[in-house]
Amino acid sequence: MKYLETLQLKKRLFLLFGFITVGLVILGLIGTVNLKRMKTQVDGLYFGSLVPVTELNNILYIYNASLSPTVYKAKYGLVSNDDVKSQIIVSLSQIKKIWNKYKRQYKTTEEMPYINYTSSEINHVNEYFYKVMLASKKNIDLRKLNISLLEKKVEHISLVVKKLLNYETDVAKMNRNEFRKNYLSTMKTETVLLILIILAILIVTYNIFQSIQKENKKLEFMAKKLQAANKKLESASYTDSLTGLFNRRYFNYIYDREVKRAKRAKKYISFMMIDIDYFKQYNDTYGHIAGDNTLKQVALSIRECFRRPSDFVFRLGGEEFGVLLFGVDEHNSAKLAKELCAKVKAKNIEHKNSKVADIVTVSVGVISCVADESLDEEILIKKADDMLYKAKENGRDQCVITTDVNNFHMTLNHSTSVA
Ligand code: GH3
Ligand code: MG
Ligand code: MG
Repeated sequence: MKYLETLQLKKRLFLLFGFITVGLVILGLIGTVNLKRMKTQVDGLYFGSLVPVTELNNILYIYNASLSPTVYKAKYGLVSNDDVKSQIIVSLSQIKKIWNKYKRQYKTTEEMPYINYTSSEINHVNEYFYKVMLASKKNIDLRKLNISLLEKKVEHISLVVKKLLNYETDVAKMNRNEFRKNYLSTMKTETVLLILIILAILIVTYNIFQSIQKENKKLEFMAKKLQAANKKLESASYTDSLTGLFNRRYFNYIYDREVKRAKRAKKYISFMMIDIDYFKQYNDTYGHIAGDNTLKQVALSIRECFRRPSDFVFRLGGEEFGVLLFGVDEHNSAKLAKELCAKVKAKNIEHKNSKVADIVTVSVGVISCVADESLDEEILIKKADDMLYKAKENGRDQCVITTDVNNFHMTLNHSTSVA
């Protein structure tokens, strides 16, 4: 992948992470702000509306269940002055405590006028009960008390407190509605934002995958090209460029591998060394380019002779060739070597300065044996070379074969001259 393209991919990835981060931060901020707002509303709903409802009801209860009956009983002399006094003190201090608690709780500015009004009305009504209490303190006869005044006062305070109660209930309803509205709009905003973020992520991700796919295709194409180049290079590494035969390097590798294999399988193995006769003179007479062409022709003849998949034909160097045969006995090897000599001659390549013929000829040295564990792997090369030397010595244009894999020379009757 090119550097710039890698950079672009990185940029897109950063963009994706950027989108996600910014999106989450925005969502978090909106969520926090909205939650704070909702908490204030819930506070308003609970402390401003629900708790006050109980407190105001408690105040009303004290007026109706404690203060009024005390005054009523006092009118009819059912309780002593001391009891009246203590009961009124207890009730009033309870009302004061509850009212102060109520006032301390969360209040909106809109609520304050109602609260102040109710507060003054409570104080006003309480003054009446103070008066009754003071009278009881001074041991004044409480049977003279005006009950209808008490009833009026209690009725009035009930009305005022109920009004406040209604107001608080209305505020609670309003708060609840607003809370629901806020909750729904928050949910809507969060959902829209979430969808937008997911869409943005999808688009960027799609983009990234597209470019990855593009890069992948490019890589695949490059890999195929590389594979083809590798194949070419590989074949070049074991092929001789002039003749197209396997080269010396490949011979070393194949020789080692195949001889070992033949030894394990106890198979027939034949190795031939082929050398063009008086090739130096050929070059001197016809030049190097003609010499190269002749090398190609001889290589072709060798190839034509040895076509089996198990046959290996090498150019060992200069104008020297090697052939490895497997599963071919000495008779057939000698036959093939003779055929090769004949085939080269059949090409009829002029060589007027050859001392053996007026055409190009070759000499062949062959070793043929059954391979077994005792076979010295180097002996085949040495023996084939010896036989080639012999063929040259015997006058060239012939093949000499041996089956002797021992170190001393013993040429078989197979040593053959091909006329
Ligand atoms: P002999 O019959 O004893 O083999 O005689 P010869 O002249 O062929 O002797 P030798 O095998 O030593 O000769 C090798 C010559 O082969 C030397 C060189 O001129 C020639 N030769 C080696 N490699 C090449 C090549 O790649 N191209 C050409 N044109 N000639 C080569
Ligand atoms: Mg030579
Ligand atoms: Mg030669």
